[in-house]
Amino acid sequence: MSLLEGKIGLVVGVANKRSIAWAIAQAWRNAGATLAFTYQGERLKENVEELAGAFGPDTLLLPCDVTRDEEIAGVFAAIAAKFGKLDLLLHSVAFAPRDALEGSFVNTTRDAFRVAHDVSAYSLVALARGAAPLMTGGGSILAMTYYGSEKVVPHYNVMGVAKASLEASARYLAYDLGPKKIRVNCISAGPVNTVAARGIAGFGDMFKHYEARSPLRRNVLAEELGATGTFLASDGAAAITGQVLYVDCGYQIMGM
Ligand code: 0WE
Repeated sequence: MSLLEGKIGLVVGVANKRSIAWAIAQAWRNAGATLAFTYQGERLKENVEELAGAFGPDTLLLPCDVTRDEEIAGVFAAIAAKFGKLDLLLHSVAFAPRDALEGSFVNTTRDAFRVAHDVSAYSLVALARGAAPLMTGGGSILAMTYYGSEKVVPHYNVMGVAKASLEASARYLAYDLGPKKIRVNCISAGPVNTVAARGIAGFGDMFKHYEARSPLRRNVLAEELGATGTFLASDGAAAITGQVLYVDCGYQIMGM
């Protein structure tokens, strides 16, 4: 099956082999896409190099700190030069200072609020603006989000507020870019045991909670996020834009 044959995709947010971005990148690759990856800083360069290296010589690897406009510009200049177009963009980036995820939301500092929104939400707007001129045949933009954007998940705090901003940004981008046949959607994933999540206090309990309470009585697998990512990137989703798709074993429908 080659749902994405001939498509060029940009993947932002691979840190290691457990990253959700890596699961979606593998699914896109297996569906026939050619990919470019960004890495955040020299610390993660080797990881991404090693992972993306398996994808062969047509794979592009570019530095990108999403808080730096000049690095974002550099990414799209390199994609324009190598491929001349772009079809797919994955945004799988989030950060809030650790303190902000441990204490009470009411104590969120101005700086933690700013950083969380800059890295986790504004970056989608900046990346979409850079991508759009290259998406000459239409495109699919995907962003990862989480239920803490709409209901209170204790300790998710300012990340929940930033994810609400990300989801609203996806809707406004969907409106702006719709006339160019560029779709913008979010995947709201249930908890996944990534390196970013593992350090969070109580993550193990949350995993067990989803297992006990979700209709499917289990947690989502990274491969399942890959499959949904491939669907949303494909022509099967040609009429879907501005949406948040819950890939959470049904957890979001529950009232109690
Ligand atoms: O979006 C996320 C987490 C993203 C994240 C993770 C970290 C850990 C290290 C953002 N910033 C940081 N900053 C760090 O210093 N998730 C959906 C996973 C997650 O994080 C939680 C969760 C869930 C679920 C934090 C508290 C409560 C639930």
